[in-house]
Amino acid sequence: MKPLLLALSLALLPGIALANDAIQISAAWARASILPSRPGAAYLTLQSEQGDRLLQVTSPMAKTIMIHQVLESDGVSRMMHLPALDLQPGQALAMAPGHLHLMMMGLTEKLVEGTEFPLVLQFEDAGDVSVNVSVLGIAALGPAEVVQ
Ligand SMILES: [Cu+2]
Repeated sequence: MKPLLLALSLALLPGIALANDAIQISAAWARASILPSRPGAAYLTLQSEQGDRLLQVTSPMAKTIMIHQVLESDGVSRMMHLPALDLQPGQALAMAPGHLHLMMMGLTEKLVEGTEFPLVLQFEDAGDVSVNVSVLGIAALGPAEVVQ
């Protein structure tokens, strides 16, 4: 199934909020992947006026999605798994390559540049919020690159 069809079929599922005023999500993007056997990475900017906590992220595109933070010590960078992500009230939290990201393990298909796929973010207060993620090029650093 094409990602667009997945997105449409997900939109028809009951119980999934497609818009949620409590959480603002912007700049949702992922890097294209060369092989489906390699994990993918997705990035978003999140903001909640009241403050909230991101508990879990799921997608039909991946078996498991983990919240990762990159930590650098002695010139070596490691990825640390975060069990949840706190949003401070009114403060935008921007994920970016080399920093905070969503690690997509066990991709069901390659992430192809120019396509979109859905993510469902589960928040402690706001509940489930769905967002479409744009797949950019393999070396993309962020959505600003495609805004001409
Ligand atoms: Cu990672």
